[in-house]
Amino acid sequence: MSIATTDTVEKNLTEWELLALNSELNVSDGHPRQSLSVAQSRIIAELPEIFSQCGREHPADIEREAVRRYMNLVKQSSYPADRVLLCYASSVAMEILARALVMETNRCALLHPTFDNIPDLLRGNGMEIVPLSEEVYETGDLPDEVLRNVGCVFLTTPNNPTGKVLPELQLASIAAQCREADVVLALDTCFRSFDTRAQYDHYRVLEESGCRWVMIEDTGKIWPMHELKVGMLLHSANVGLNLAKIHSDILLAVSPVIMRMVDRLAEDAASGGITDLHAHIAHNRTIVHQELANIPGLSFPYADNMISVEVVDLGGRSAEEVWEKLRARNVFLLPCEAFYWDAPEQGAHQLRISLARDSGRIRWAMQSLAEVLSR
Ligand code: EGV
Repeated sequence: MSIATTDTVEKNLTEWELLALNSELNVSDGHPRQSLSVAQSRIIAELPEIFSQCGREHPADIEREAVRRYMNLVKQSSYPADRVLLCYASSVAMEILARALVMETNRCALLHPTFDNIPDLLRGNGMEIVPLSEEVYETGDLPDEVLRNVGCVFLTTPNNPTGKVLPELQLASIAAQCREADVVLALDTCFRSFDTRAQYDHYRVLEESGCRWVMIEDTGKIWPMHELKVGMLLHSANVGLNLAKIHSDILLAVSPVIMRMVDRLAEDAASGGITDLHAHIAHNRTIVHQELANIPGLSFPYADNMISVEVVDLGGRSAEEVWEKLRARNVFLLPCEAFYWDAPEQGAHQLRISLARDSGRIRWAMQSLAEVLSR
């Protein structure tokens, strides 16, 4: 088998992450892989009971309770409980959205940078995409030219990998512009549980604006559940897209076993677990900064980032070369070029570190990185 650097075809981020999946020191993908808390272990120990209980309950009741519990955790009290489409993953929600959108428009504005499966899913369904810089999260002002030329504006908040959050006033302003221009506003909030600044009531702002909106929520970044998770696709009553039909083409239901687990995990998170998780991520971020503190030329470009990944800028060094040297030591980070889907060179000197790991692994990985960079 050929190794990464001998491949001539550009890899997407998930292909980079796949290279790390079976290695001892995978700090590459953004999926949570830290040890379970005591309370989480107890919930897992109840799995046989949860499983048999599912056979005695209506799926709709389990789903409603789990969604309510998740929305309560991330403080979204105005979410429309009757317009929630459950998906195996948030990427499935994005695929459904993209397929529905192309029936009405073939142009979409998308945040830049962001995780590359979003542009790939949109393009893969025949959409043309135009980049929007994170500056709009400060100005709250979409360029007229964008509003005239696209049928959808797709934003990730907090953004992956920068952690940049779209504040309430700016969301209200952008939603008003979308309403005026009859543009669909789609938000991906998969990382919102890590950052309370992304937990003001988005659904109230969106509903009050009157715009056509779509929201994508996810439990897949929060708990180390070996990929048991649910993505959620919510929409305004006036969205005018075939979302429910396309959703029905793809699935009947997410497992009620997963939904009941989400219910129990979200309950535990809301009563203290999420505070512990925030502390764990903050601690791991500190380890990254400390272990790399004495390496000349390094910087952390996204100082405000609260989500479960951190980006380090390597100065003049090539991220892929450093990645290769780390790979030789079985340590896997994520090169950032592909996040910059419209200008890959902007990520050529950046590596992303996943913080959703046990602290010992983060320290070990960062010591290896420090050694590689000091040679
Ligand atoms: C991250 C990967 C795909 C995504 C990983 C991710 N999903 N490719 N459908 O979940 O930051 O590592 O978001």
